[in-house]
Amino acid sequence: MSISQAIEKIEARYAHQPEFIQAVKEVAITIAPLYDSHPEYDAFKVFERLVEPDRVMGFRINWENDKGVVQVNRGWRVQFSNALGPYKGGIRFHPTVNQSVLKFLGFEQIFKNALTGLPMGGAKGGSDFDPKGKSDNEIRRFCYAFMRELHPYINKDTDVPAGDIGVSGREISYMFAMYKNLTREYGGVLTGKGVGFGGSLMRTEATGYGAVYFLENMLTAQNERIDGKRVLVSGAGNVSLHAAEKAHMLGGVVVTVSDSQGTLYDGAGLNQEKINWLKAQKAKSQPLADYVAVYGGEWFAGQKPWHIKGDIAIPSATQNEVNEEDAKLMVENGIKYVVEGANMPLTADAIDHIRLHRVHYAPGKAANAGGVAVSGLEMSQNSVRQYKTFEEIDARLKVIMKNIHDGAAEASEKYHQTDKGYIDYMTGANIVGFKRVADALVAYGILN
Ligand code: NDP
Ligand code: 8G0
Repeated sequence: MSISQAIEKIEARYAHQPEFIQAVKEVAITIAPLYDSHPEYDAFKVFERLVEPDRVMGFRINWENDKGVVQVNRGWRVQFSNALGPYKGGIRFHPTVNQSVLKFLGFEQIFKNALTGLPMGGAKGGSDFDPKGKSDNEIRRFCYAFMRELHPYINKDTDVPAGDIGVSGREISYMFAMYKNLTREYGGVLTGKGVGFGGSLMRTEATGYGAVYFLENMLTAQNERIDGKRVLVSGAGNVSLHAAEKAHMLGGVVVTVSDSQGTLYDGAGLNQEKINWLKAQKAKSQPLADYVAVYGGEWFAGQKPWHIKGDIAIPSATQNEVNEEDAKLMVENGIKYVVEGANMPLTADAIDHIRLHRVHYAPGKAANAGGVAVSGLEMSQNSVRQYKTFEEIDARLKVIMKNIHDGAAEASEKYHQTDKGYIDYMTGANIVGFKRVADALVAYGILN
């Protein structure tokens, strides 16, 4: 079955899962030249196998709110592929979570994890639970209840979840505690644990820092430097604020962050004090807009950052946050580099538009792989029951991001021959990630 036939099949079967189909098509259109030159992939139906998860577990979560009223949420774990290692990927708590979103994230995770070069398969999980406005006691009760349902499916050697949108250190601690309580096992079943009880140094910073390391490699490839460049960041969560922090540390002028309420613009650029203030403000779930009264700048209620002039955009909030109109604004406003901190923040039309205008584009599976890479390092530290230093992890992260960059650039050179001088990171990353997984599947025969 050819790739296009496999696409037709999933479009018919999963018409109600638009994000999933979007993610699959994005990979499909770029791997054709590789696929066609490897007849064994078609013979083993590699693509048709990879677009169907190994399994999806769905469950109900009952919990009690502070008023003693029973609440019912839904949860899932999508175990997509363990061809290269234990299933690995985050857990998202957000009202928009459904099977389509988790399948797109799990599918992307397969190739991202392959790109890191570490032994990890792809998975994603989560719940439609909305943490906004919940008390700490409610969060704790929900996390315990969620893990009570999830725990039969995970283990340090089979499936290792982590955080994601709405799930950070606090939630991981509650879930880890419940897992430990139910199984009596103290192991690396979750990553992103607190430093001091199994967590790795630098896991919190890894995704944002890694994205900026990737950006540095992109700039170097064009004989450019980050110093003095204006950087637009969207989001104000874990990825965004650490991307902003590293960009600032390296001399970039970060002029925006945003959240679901609007965009904050500071033409003078963020510094470490301002970033610390933003971290503290978001940790207290307080409005970003308060910044203006403290440090100046401007608040654009209900708006995204893309109407502002800049050189580099790092969208780091959520999927499909950048549509074609936003992409047009980016091009008009001088953006030359788009680095995806989030997973699939650009719609297909947005990607087409910026690529048409030769904007250098790093897809999430390459640019944000630093997070899961350091999760992989957390797993190995847990296995040998030893900790590495911040400097050791940082050095490993830099090497991993450079390897992903160089591998994608090399594959682009080989397979994207239409526009010399433009590095097609999208094609390159998809080809490198896909090839690693496909070769394993062929070696395994017809078992996953
Ligand atoms: P956080 O929950 O820490 O932050 C998410 C940020 O994005 C918040 O500022 C939030 O705004 C905003 N946001 C979320 N959903 C929406 C929405 N529907 N509309 C507008 N704004 C929204 O999440 P992370 O920083 O961890 O994750 C951000 C992205 O990066 C996700 O795509 C995630 O999958 C991806 N990613 C994360 C990694 C990690 O290590 N954490 C690793 C690799 C990728 P508000 O605060 O107002 O809700
Ligand atoms: O550490 C992880 O496994 C993890 C957590 C959150 C997001 C991601 C991702 O790569 O999207 C990975």
